[in-house]
Amino acid sequence: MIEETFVMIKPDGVRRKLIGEIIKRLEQKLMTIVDIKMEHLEQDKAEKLYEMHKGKDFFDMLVDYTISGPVVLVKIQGEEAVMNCRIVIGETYPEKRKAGSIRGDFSPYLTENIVHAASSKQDAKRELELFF
Ligand code: FUP
Repeated sequence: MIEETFVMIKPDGVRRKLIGEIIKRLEQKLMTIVDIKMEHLEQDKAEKLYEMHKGKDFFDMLVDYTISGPVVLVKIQGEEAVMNCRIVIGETYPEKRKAGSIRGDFSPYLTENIVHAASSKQDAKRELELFF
């Protein structure tokens, strides 16, 4: 089923000039970019994006990293877009990442992991409303 999801190219992805590479991989998977913009997030927006992690020991570090430079906010449409964008970006934990995924190919780190994609249909709706 065709659906929409939210992807964000994080500050390290932008700094490392991976915007084109990331968009290429999403389009290769037949995902359609329906809206895109660059922003340097305010702290409150980053905190809202990661509100489910509030109170955890890594929360402040995660928010500081997310606001450390401009990000690219992307609205995507495609077949099972939530699941397929998650496949393209790769796993959360470095030891589980497969080569061929964006995180698997470009990041050995847990926090600085190049790219975000909504992890459920519910999150996709909430995150798209937050940024678009
Ligand atoms: P993901 O959906 O794969 O981005 O993963 P999570 O929502 O679980 O985590 C959000 C971000 O927090 C991830 F990008 C990685 C980071 N994180 C940490 O920095 N430390 C942790 O212990 C867990 C996650």
